[in-house]
Amino acid sequence: MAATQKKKSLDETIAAIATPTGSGGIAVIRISGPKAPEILDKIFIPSKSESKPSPYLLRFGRIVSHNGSESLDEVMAALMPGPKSFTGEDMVEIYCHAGQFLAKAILDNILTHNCRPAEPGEFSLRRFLNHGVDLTKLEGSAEVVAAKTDLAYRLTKEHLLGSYSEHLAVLREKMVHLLAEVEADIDFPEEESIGSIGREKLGRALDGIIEDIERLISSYSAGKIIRDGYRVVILGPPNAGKSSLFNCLVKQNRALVTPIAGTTRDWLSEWIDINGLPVELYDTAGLAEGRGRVEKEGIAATRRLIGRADLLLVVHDLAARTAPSSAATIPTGRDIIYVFNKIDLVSKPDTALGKKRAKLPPGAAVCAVSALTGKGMSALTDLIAAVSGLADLSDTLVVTSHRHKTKLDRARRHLLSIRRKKSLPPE
Ligand SMILES: Nc1nc2c(ncn2[C@@H]2O[C@H](COP(=O)(O)OP(=O)(O)OP(=O)(O)O)[C@@H](O)[C@H]2O)c(=O)[nH]1
Ligand SMILES: [Mg+2]
Repeated sequence: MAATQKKKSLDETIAAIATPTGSGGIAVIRISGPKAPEILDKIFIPSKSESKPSPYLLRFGRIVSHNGSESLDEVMAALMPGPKSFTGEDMVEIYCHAGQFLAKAILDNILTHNCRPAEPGEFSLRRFLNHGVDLTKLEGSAEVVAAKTDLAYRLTKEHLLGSYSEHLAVLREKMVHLLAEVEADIDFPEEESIGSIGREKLGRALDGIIEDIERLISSYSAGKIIRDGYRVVILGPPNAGKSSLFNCLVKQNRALVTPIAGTTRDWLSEWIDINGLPVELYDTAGLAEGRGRVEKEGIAATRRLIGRADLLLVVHDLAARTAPSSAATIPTGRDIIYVFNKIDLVSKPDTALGKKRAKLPPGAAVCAVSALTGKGMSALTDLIAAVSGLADLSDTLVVTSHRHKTKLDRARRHLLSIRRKKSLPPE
């Protein structure tokens, strides 16, 4: 039943806009399936009679409406017959002007010709089914597209280029080899030349594989940061300079800054790149109790952000006499950097910082900056990168997909259950 459904859907011709929505230079519309060449014939009028679409060559011409009465746009079009196409089927690509309305109008026109809108990911699915491409490579191409920084690009590129699937193939090969040796031992117990892997050697080989899988699993926390970004939430008492710090880090006057306490009421966020780390930075109203309804809503919103944060930047005024909020008043279970701001106002910053540090939990990550002059900011960004753990990765293989992590967890569980069998020597 499932096979017939798959067959039926592969027989259908699909179309979609392949580029993001919005205005721009060029939008690309893709058509894939048996009717693609015929649809191109009906909607595309080449600019000269001799330049009828021929395989793998771009042609300039016009797109005409369903009944041929109206020209919709001047475009370039390419016909790519299967199997030498992205999906492995007959494909057409149309490069039109990227107006808000135009690409959609051309797509609607295409959809009147015995063709349906593609489901999300359906072009890639067809590629996978028709070409049998490596699924991790296909997923890797989506990750490379989504990469927000140079480091994220370099790490996800390894998936696209196949290093990750090659690594998994080697692991699999090792396991198949072990299995063959064990089976040979069972089938020919008295033949010394065949199999006879020995329990100790088997135990050691399994340990090596488990270790490798555990290393990949532990890279997932970094992989998640690469995929989803590192959420950094700025907290602290009113007027400490939270919004000033936010502006300094995002390098623009994005948040409102005034000497009036309670200026920020709602949160705002921006993406920034800290030494290759993709950071989603949030400015907030902090957690200082306000009496009004708006303040209470602001605090509730901050609490929700804290719940999803990877790191809290707790900002205090170094010049203020009040003691810094310690971990006791700040939600636990999150990494914290205490940022002492306004060092430009303090004559002996080291002494002042020492006094503040003494009131914090031992080993707390501390930094002194001036959001006004920019002093200490590069030490702060280095500290953020170090706390994230991403700084040390550079060329390691990183698991970025939850699907891969789940499969690796399962493989590890099975291998450990074999390892724990009484007949094998202890780990
Ligand atoms: N001298 C000096 N002033 C600063 C510094 N950072 C912020 N300020 C000033 O401190 C005041 C408060 O700054 P904000 O950035 O609005 O502080 P905030 O923590 O966002 O304040 P709320 O949103 O009201 O909680 C403003 O007048 C800033 O110009 C700094 O490093 N040095
Ligand atoms: Mg503010």
